[in-house]
Amino acid sequence: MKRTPAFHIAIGMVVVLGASFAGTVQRSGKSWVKKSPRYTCNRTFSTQTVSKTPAADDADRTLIVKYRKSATKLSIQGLLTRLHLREEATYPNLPRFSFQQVETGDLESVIAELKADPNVEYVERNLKFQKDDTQPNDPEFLRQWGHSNSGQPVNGGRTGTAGVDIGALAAWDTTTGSENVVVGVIDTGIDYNHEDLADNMWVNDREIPNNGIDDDKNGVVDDSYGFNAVKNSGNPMDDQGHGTHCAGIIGAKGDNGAGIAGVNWNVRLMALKFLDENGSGRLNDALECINYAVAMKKRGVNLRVLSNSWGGGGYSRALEDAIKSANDNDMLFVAAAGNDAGDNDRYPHYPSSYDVPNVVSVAALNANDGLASFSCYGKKSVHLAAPGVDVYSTVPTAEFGTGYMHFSGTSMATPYVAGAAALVLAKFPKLTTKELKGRLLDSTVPVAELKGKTTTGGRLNVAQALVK
Ligand SMILES: [Ca+2]
Ligand SMILES: [Ca+2]
Ligand SMILES: [Ca+2]
Repeated sequence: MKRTPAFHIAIGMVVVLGASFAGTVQRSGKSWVKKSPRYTCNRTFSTQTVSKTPAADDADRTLIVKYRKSATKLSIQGLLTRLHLREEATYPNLPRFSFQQVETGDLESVIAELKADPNVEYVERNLKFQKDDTQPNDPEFLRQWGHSNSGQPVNGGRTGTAGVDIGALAAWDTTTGSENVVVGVIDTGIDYNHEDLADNMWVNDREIPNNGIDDDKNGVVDDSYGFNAVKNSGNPMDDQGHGTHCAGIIGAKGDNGAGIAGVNWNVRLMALKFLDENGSGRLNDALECINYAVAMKKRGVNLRVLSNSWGGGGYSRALEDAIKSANDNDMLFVAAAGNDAGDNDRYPHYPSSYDVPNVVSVAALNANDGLASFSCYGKKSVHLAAPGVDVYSTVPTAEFGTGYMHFSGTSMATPYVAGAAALVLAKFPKLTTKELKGRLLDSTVPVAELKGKTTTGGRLNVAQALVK
């Protein structure tokens, strides 16, 4: 019997958290044990459609009028009176423009009369412009309050608070990601056949798939999409669901007319499976995943971010050293703060509490800027918060009978930060890991409830992280 500590995925379904999760955690000294959390599938989704703001506003009764040079003040005044126009503004530096309110009468008739008047050079309706946001066409995008929160209902329930999001729309004006950036998802695997993930999977181009041969001679046969440490195989298919959900947050294909949009519309996701079908895993397998990641990085794969939505098991010097190796190889190690609402400064939660420069510890925020009821925190040891309540993302379709579900947990907040890191790297590929972490932490938006609960006291804002 192996005596390595067991790790568990840091997820909790929002409804069952209070009841089952809080009671399953015991801390004793340095190490503590919690039961593997159970999923409760909440399939009561609300159906929502995206309504677009009309480009022309028929209710607008204002006009821009340009007068001819020959028009006199007196003749203009006569025209205004005759057509019941009220001059709202002129533009001193733009000669002979006037902004008019049409007070009575049929708007089209007034426009026709203005056009026919010898004082008028031309007349235009007051056009309506919109912020040039890059909104994707993914049909379920409106469910992704963490990306863009306009105060829409969350998971069919209470409304969110407008602006409580990571600023994805503004970020996407700068970049929607890059296929040159690779993110490793250390988890239960990824459904690499998923309609919204397949295009963004990392592919080992030195391995011929399914020929039973270790073509790239890295010790793993047919490792096309990553590595499965549980079965020591090259097939990291997700048999649990958690890893696929995290992967979708980082990089579900955006603007493809299907499902959702990841923080990155384009990215490459490497599946590093060490959690089994129950969501539990062993230290030796976690080490194997990090070892595989470091090997790929050394080989030239641009693997810059590792997303770690798991925890427990207590302190391990070996795991700390492995994370240091990831740091030495320029990989950010984003980790979930944990779901037992504890103070990580007092009771460290590993791996998020390892004091290694590349570690970013992530708390979970709800759609109203509140620290999630289950989220761990730590003034000195948790860095920032990200959306982690009722997060809609991908799940293995064959297993769940649907391709998308809402999950809650610091598990969901973590890939938000990992995804943001990848998006920043798409724009600034030469950033060091230290600079990347600094950029993510320095750009957070202050949140009252996070003050004293995280080092930054802030919410992830990827738009700000991309500035300059
Ligand atoms: Ca191989
Ligand atoms: Ca092969
Ligand atoms: Ca999509």
